Amino acid sequence: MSRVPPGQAVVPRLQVFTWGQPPVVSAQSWRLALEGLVERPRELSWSEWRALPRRALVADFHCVTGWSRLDNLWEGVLLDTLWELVGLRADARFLLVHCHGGYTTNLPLEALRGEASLLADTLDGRPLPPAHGAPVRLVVPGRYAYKSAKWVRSLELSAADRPGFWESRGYHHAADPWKEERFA
Ligand SMILES: Nc1nc2c(c(=O)[nH]1)N[C@H]1C(S)=C(S)[C@@H](COP(=O)(O)O)O[C@H]1N2
Ligand SMILES: [Mo]
Repeated sequence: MSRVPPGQAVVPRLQVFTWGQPPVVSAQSWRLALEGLVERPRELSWSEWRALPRRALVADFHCVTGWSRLDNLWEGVLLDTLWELVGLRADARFLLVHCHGGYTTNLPLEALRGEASLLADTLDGRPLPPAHGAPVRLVVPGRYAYKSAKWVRSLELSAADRPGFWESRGYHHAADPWKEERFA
């Protein structure tokens, strides 16, 4: 089996792919809201975020427009770690990710377990560059990269499956690159 999903071409570095004007978010002003169907809604400051247990993840990145960048090294916090902090309610089934600038995306919780996702604040050993979503972005290697939301400001747990920005504009809800789920 190929290392690269069908219809993808490998590029040497991550391209910058942003809808609209990229927002500028300083670490000091940034907060992460954990809200919706959680037992203990919270807002984390940068210093609280940096005190959480951290993980590294090496993963490939596949944009639906056809480029892939292999072996990106990300560091940050597993979503399971955040769920332990706030407690998922029994009816929580989907994550709606809200970003500075208005971008959103949606994922079922079962697609995010363990090392299937990371909220990342470094790329290849350096602080995440602004164009790639600083201070903190989501990384979901098993889905097309429009699920890997940049400039994350809120994680909202929901019972309902509500489409995000690209999901409501013709892109596939599931977005598995190995099945070429590009368009809905
Ligand atoms: N907030 C936000 N996140 C986003 C996007 C965006 O436009 N805004 N674009 C998505 C798309 S389509 C891709 S391919 C990746 C690109 O990530 P990169 O610019 O770090 O390579 O970010 C995803 N996350
Ligand atoms: Mo993309």
